[in-house]
Amino acid sequence: MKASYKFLVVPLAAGALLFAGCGSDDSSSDSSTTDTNTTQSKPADSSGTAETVALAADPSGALAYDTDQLTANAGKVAIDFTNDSPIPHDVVIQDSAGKTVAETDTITGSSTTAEFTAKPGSYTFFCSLPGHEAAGMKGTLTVK
Ligand SMILES: [Cu+2]
Repeated sequence: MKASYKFLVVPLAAGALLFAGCGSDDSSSDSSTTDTNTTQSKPADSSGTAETVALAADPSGALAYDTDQLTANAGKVAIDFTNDSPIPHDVVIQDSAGKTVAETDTITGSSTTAEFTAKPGSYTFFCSLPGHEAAGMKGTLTVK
């Protein structure tokens, strides 16, 4: 039972499945129902999870976020917005041309997420509830 043997158990997915159904003692066979044998089907640039950027509204009910400066790396960005105050808020992200690229739900006493693909540059974020941006619920998201 030494672990030093160079004994590579490689699942023979491609060519050795002709006898499937005979080996009932193969307790570790990869017999899930999904066909995931195609290892080259994913695009190279879809590198999985988004970067999470946290933003919160002032929990006491002031018309303010907890910061006016956010940073992220280029790629998928998830704005993780928390609003523990009794005042409804949302987060809208616009690029430098003023185009909305992401928008959360309007929430009260909960949290939500809005995801978008960010390119390097400067974005603005603000609350779209009437009067909130003018009161100071706005800031800059810098994407590097
Ligand atoms: Cu607001």
